[in-house]
Amino acid sequence: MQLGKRGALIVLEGCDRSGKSSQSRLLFEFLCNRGVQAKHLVFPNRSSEIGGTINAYLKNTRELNDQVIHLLFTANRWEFKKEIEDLLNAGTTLVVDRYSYSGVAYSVAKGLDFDWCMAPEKGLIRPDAVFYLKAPIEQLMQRGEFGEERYEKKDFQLKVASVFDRICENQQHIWHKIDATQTQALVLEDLSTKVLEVIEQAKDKPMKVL
Ligand code: Z5A
Ligand code: MG
Repeated sequence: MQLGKRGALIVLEGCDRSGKSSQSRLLFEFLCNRGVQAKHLVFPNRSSEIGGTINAYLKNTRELNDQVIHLLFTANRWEFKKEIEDLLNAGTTLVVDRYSYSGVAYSVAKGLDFDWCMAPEKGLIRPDAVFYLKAPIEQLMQRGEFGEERYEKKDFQLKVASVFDRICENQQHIWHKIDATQTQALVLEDLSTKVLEVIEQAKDKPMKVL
């Protein structure tokens, strides 16, 4: 990484159990091994006070209406906006497990309006690339621990997938579909090849906001 060049904001999105957490960790390790200055972030970040409320909601120990939880997920991203901006400016590439698009997809799947959901995300740093890990829901349901949290039901996941599909279609300049039915090693191979290109291109591009 040359001095004065910014890092890239890389986001992994997809339905539950599509492999985002595993792949974002593997990608982070891959980048570190290549000598790329990198950091791994996860949303929701359950460590803050807002994150604690989100955690209670997801574990079904706290009830909140759909609009309130939507805005809390967004507020949780705003809590970390400055840190994200500063890290990128310092040349650190960020590998982020879920971002604004999860916020929109889960709330739209509940019936909230797309534009209403997107509005509070405006002003957050725009990713340089979003990797959409995609696999049939039936296949994802066979994977470990499916069904333990609030949203892990088949019909709901199908709705979430259709919102991700719609965003992917409209944002082809930054969204990349990845075949998440492959082995973890092959998924990582796909991701890492593209991510190295994105990091190189982002160095000279101005940072943008959503
Ligand atoms: N949510 C929201 O509503 N609004 C928002 O703004 C945000 C989130 C940010 C918690 O998220 C919930 O919050 C989530 C959306 C909502 N919905 N739910 N429920 P979370 O990210 O904390 O959820 P999680 O607990 O990390 O699970 P996940 O994201 O659903 O899973 P994943 O990260 O995509 O998958 P994984 O943990 O890497 O892998 C799952 C299992 O599959 C595991 O046993 C792996 O070993 C296995 N796996 C992974 N890859 C493969 C391959 N390639 N082949 C076979 N098996 C694999
Ligand atoms: Mg995860």
